[in-house]
Amino acid sequence: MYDWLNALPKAELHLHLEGSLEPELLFRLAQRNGVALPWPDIESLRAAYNYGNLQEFLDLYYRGADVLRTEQDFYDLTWAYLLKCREQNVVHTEPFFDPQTHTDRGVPFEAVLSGIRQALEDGRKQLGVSSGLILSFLRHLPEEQAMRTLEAALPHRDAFIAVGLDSSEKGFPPRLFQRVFDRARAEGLPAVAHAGEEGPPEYIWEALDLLKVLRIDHGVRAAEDPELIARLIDEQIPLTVCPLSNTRLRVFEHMRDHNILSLLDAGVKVTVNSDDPAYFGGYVNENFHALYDHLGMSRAQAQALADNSLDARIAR
Ligand code: ES4
Ligand code: ZN
Repeated sequence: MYDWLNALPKAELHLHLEGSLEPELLFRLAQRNGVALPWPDIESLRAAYNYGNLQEFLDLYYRGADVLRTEQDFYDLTWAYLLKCREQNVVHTEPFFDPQTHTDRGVPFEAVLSGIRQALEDGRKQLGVSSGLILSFLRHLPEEQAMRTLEAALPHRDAFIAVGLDSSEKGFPPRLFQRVFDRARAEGLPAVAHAGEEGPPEYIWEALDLLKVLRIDHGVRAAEDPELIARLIDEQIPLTVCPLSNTRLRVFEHMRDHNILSLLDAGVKVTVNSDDPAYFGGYVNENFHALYDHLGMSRAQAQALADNSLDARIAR
C-alpha cells in the first residue's frame, strides 16, 4: 500500500517553505552565515521538536528561520524541498513564504524572493515540478505591516499566484486583515487563509465572507458547525488539511481521532498536505501513510484525496 500511495500523482497546497528547513541544512546555513545557535548539535535540535500547541512550534520555527540570510540560502531551501517533491510524486506545489519573518531581520525582500523564484523555475525545467508561490502575511503583526509587505511585493506581482494568512491564530481573526485582502484582490490576487486550525469555526466564516478566500488552510474545526460544513460542501471549498501537523500540535490528540476521512466521506473537498515537514516528521507521502496506518484509509479514499489536490490548484 505504501508503494501505491507513493506513486499517486498529487499536488501540495499547504507547505511553508521555512517549515521545510531540515536540521542538517539549518546547521549548514548557520555555519555558512556565522549564526550562533542555541542547540549544540542536530540531535538536541531534533529533541526540541516537541510542541504543546501552535505557539510553541512557531517560537522554534521563527528561531530556525534566522539562519536564512542570503538569496543563495533561499534558493537552497526551496531546491531541497523541490527534490522531495520529485521523490514523492508531488507534480505541482503551491508553497507559502512569510516575507515579514525575513524583512523584520533586515533581509531584503528581493533577496528572499529571487532565491525562491529561481529555484521554482529550475524545479519546473529540471525536475518537472510545476508551482505557484503564495505570499503569506503574519497575523500576529498589525495589518499595517501586512499592507507594507503587499506594497513591497506588488512590483513583483507576476511572481505570486495568491496571498495567504498564517502564524498565531487565536486572538487574530481574519476580519483584522480585510483591508489588505481587499487591496490584494483589487490587484487581481486571489486569497487563501489559515482558519479553524486552533481557532473557532467563526474564523472560517470570516475568511470566506470578508477575505473571500478560495481555499481554507486547515479548517478542521469546521466540523463543529453543521451549517458551515453544508456551505463547504455546497460550494466545494477546498480544505488543505495537514494530518501530521495536527497531531504534533495537539489539534487532535491521536491520528485515530483525526476527522479528515469523515469530512471526505461527507463530501467536503479535503486535501492532504505536510505544512512544515521538517518540524512535523514527514512530507506528503508520510501523511498519506499515517492515514492508512491509523484511520484505515482505502485506495478509493486516497485516490479522491489526491484528485482533490490536483483539482484545488490555483495555478494551472
Ligand atoms: C504554521 Cl502549522 C501553522 N499554522 C499557522 N501558521 C504557520 N506558519 C507555519 N506553520
Ligand atoms: Zn500552515
